[in-house]
Amino acid sequence: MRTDSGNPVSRRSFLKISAATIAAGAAAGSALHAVYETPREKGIRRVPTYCDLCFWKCGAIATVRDGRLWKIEGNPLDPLSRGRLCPRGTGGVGAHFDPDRLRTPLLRASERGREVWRPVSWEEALDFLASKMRAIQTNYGPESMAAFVHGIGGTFLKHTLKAYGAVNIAAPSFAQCRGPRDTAFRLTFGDDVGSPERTDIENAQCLVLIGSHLGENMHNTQVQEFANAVGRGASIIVADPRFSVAASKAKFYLPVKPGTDLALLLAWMNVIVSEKLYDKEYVGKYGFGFEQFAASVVPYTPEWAYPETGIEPETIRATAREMARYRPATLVHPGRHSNWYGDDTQRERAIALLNALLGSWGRKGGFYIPSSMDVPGYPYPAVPKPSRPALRAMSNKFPFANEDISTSVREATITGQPYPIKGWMVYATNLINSLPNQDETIRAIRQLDLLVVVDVIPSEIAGWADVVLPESVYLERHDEMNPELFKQPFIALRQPVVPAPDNQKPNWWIARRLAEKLGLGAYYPWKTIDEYLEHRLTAGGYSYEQLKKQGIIRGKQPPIYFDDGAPAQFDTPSKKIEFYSTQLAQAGFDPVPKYTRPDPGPPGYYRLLFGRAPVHSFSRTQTNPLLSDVMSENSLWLNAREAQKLDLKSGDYVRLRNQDGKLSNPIKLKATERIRPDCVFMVHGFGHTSKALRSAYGKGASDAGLITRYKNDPLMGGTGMNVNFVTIEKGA
Ligand SMILES: Nc1nc2c(c(=O)[nH]1)N[C@H]1C(S)=C(S)[C@@H](COP(=O)(O)OP(=O)(O)OC[C@H]3O[C@@H](n4cnc5c(=O)[nH]c(N)nc54)[C@H](O)[C@@H]3O)O[C@H]1N2
Ligand SMILES: Nc1nc2c(c(=O)[nH]1)N[C@H]1C(S)=C(S)[C@@H](COP(=O)(O)OP(=O)(O)OC[C@H]3O[C@@H](n4cnc5c(=O)[nH]c(N)nc54)[C@H](O)[C@@H]3O)O[C@H]1N2
Ligand code: SF4
Ligand SMILES: [Mo]
Repeated sequence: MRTDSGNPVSRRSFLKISAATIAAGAAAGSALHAVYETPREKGIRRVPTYCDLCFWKCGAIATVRDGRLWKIEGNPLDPLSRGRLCPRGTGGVGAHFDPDRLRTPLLRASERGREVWRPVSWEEALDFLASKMRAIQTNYGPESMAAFVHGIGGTFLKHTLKAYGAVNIAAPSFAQCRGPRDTAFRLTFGDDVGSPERTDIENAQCLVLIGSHLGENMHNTQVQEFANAVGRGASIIVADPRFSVAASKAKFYLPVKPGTDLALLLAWMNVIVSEKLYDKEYVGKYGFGFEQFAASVVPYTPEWAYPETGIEPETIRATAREMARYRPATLVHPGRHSNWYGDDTQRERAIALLNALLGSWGRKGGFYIPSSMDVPGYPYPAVPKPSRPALRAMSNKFPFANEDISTSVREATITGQPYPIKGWMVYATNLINSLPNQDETIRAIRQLDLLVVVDVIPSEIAGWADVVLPESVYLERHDEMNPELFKQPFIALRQPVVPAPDNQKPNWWIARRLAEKLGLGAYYPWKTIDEYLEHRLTAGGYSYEQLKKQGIIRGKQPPIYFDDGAPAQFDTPSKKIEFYSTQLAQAGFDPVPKYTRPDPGPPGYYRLLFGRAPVHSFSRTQTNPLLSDVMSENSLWLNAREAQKLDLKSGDYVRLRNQDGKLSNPIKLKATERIRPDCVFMVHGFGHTSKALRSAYGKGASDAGLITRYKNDPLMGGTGMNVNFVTIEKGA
């Protein structure tokens, strides 16, 4: 796998596949307004939009040839893609031509759990949905209708739900993804890392990746900048139990024992403090509670950390000195999917503090200060005041959660406490695969009066729904615009390239029509999405015509580093960088991170680790014909010596059984030196169990099916999922 272009298959072969698929695909005569018309090339239209194969939102230009979607490339005007998409983005054409797409609304025609459906009209589906929602409102109150919404496409549905009175709107991007990281950085610096991350990889001279597997994690801008950093000889330090793509580019590779990163981080800080290698001026000027912090890291010597982490003291010292050598242009990457072991906010606090010691926050080659363009919101009528608060606000269980916790909504659905949850609206999140413990999710679903799923394919969660609403894919619709918070501020537009092939509708249409059916039409003063977008842009002083034509409007970039005049403001109680957190102390937590040893698991078991592959996103792309052509199943990484002990070789099919007896689908073994002997690794998203996903059903194994246990982060309610263990059974 190459990381230079970020593309493991040549673009040429990609286009070849796409041409073949398109020939077999639905014909799409376009009546859409032509944008970006190139008059010299007859029959060719180029439409700028932004990608939705993941949440990075790269600016793209789609080309339509003779009315058919042909290819998608990066928009050179876009600061995120810089004119180049990742392989998934290029394969986005396949989302339009996916043969397994949902085509028309469906109503359940049997009990839940059996996939028997009746195709219905949109009017019938939405009438049914509205009547069920009205019943929940009458019988339990509107707060009993919860939602799970992932991505910008959910904006309008959230508006309808809030107008209806819903207050619990969760996304897996918090308690299953970046929640601990953002909580920790907010506690330390008073601000989130955000998405796209405010990491200045472009200018880093030393880059430390703690499990951030850039190159497999294909977040475009970061991967481009990482490839450049490698190219210009930046010093790369990677800690990962698995020799990842990023590790193969590293000067120092540290095969850390899983779950012990906090010990490594504390030992690094011990060296930097005891050898006085930190940025004294920066810490003196901006730091709060440094003395208490410094005293607390004294016991955490490299010699102490060695038996915990498996990393030799001299390597810990050498890497700590390497980081200090390049400060402040040393970036200790905070990662993104940070729900690992349940101590995650404290691990991320340690990452934040290490960066603070190096003086990298607000500095070139560290973390820049992002900005965005000011686009006023639409002047909607005020939504009703809820009579009951969100579940999160009703208990002090996770005091530092600042977003709704998906698993808390699930728990309340099962227990009925503190109040009943009777309906779920699920938009663009496959909860069966994204939440830990599938049995609990199914138990909660069985308690519901209503489950409505808006999806583009018959996903596992759609299989449990009472109403399935088929959305048009991103290339066929408008969405909310994106005034991005980034290094260079800009606004991006998503607009239709081709029409939806069947009876699919865009989210804004669904949200608006549902509001009308619920008697909430007054919350939609605009008649068309164009009117909405134009209203907001005009109010901000921008031209909708220009945005339609270019896909991107760029703004002026204010200073992004403290040294250039960006304001050094920290929105913490002390208004400084909190080495010692009084907020944490007051809430009864460690004000400076302390290490606790992870549970090693039962003897004879391997810890189950999981991650990304360059050509797939989560569990959403396995039916995409272009992407599944490149990778149609996942494999199980197992240390070669362990494989030999089990008399297994690469290519053999095995099944995994976890500590609770759950058995996986067969998965192909990859015996390799590139992983520690105490863990195994697989790519997330495979092993689909929905038969309607004809091209992906049963291919590879599902990590989600084996993640029966999780460990809650006591600060913010994240679900650490790297706490499951498996044994390996031979044969398919
Ligand atoms: N076991 C396990 N669980 C995980 C993770 C893991 O690695 N392993 N990763 C965690 C992380 S980091 C994250 S961010 C989350 C991701 O969690 P999710 O966002 O739930 O990811 P997916 O499983 O891809 O589910 C997305 C669903 O949206 C549908 N979809 C795709 N495009 C559209 C669209 O345009 N409109 C609509 N309406 N639907 C669409 C897809 O078909 C799919 O059913 O999962 C978390 N959970
Ligand atoms: N191609 C592709 N790219 C993606 C996505 C996608 O679906 N597909 N999803 C995007 C999203 S939303 C997210 S959140 C990110 C997730 O990607 P990242 O945030 O980069 O990584 P994680 O998923 O947290 O972790 C996976 C890596 O951590 C290592 N690891 C596991 N346990 C430990 C440990 O105890 N210590 C250390 N040091 N390392 C460990 C694994 O071996 C693996 O290399 O990827 C993003 N990019
Ligand atoms: S990183 Fe790739 S999949 Fe994600 S938005 Fe960018 S091009 Fe699309
Ligand atoms: Mo994520």
